[in-house]
Amino acid sequence: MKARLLWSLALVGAVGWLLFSGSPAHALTFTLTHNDWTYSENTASAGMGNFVDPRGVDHMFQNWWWYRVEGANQETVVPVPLRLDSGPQTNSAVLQATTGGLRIQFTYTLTGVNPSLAKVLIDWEVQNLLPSLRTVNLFAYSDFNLNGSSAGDSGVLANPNTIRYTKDTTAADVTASTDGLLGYDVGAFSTLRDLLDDGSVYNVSNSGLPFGPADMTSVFQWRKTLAQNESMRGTLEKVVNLSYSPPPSGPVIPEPGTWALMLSGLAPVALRLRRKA
Ligand SMILES: [Ca+2]
Ligand SMILES: [Ca+2]
Repeated sequence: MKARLLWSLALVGAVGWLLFSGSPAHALTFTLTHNDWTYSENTASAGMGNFVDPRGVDHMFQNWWWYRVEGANQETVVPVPLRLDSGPQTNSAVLQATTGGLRIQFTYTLTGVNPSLAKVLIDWEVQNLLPSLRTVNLFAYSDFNLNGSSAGDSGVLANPNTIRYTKDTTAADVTASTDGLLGYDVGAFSTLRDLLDDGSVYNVSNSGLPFGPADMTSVFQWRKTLAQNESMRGTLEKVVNLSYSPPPSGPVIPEPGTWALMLSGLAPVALRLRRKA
């Protein structure tokens, strides 16, 4: 009983501390809602977050931003950002952090396109505040766990700048803007997270795809050399699609009749007829 009372007191104290220190400018969590979809991140806790569909199923574990200025011997977490806008229940949030002589800003916008499709577009900007040319790397670490489960995600490169997570008929596409993009890595949890977090220099090597099935994570990296007050800008887009059609497995073997048509040069006609049907 006594221990329990102590725990209760500790809890009350912790909640009180949170309330006391939780000024609007230091929001620990931001939540976006749109058309019954919800996206949230805890910016004080390594970008742990949720991307929840209208049925209440969460598909995301983490969205974590890191940076490294060339010359540093390791990557650094973009620290707890300030939330610049007001209104916790909108579909958009502007976050900003000043760190290491950089001003880093993110604008998140959630769009619930329909009950089975939603996207979060993150516009980012990194500005060099110091009076010297500096080469800046920005890393976007993603960990989707589709259909509420970390196991069993597979991955392909859908485009040179789009990593696709898939599980059954659910897919999550993570797309990076191409200006300054060095590439990506895909790996099983916690390999990539540890490469960012291990106290030595990490750069992507465009490796790890196709992936899985396993607990998949991914990283994109951008790099640009900036004069004082110069900015690099880009986007990271995350699209969750609940009615994804997996490509058929195995080679597609044409029927004998199709072979005959192809050989006779009538294939275009046959294809046209089939499309009409
Ligand atoms: Ca590292
Ligand atoms: Ca995962």
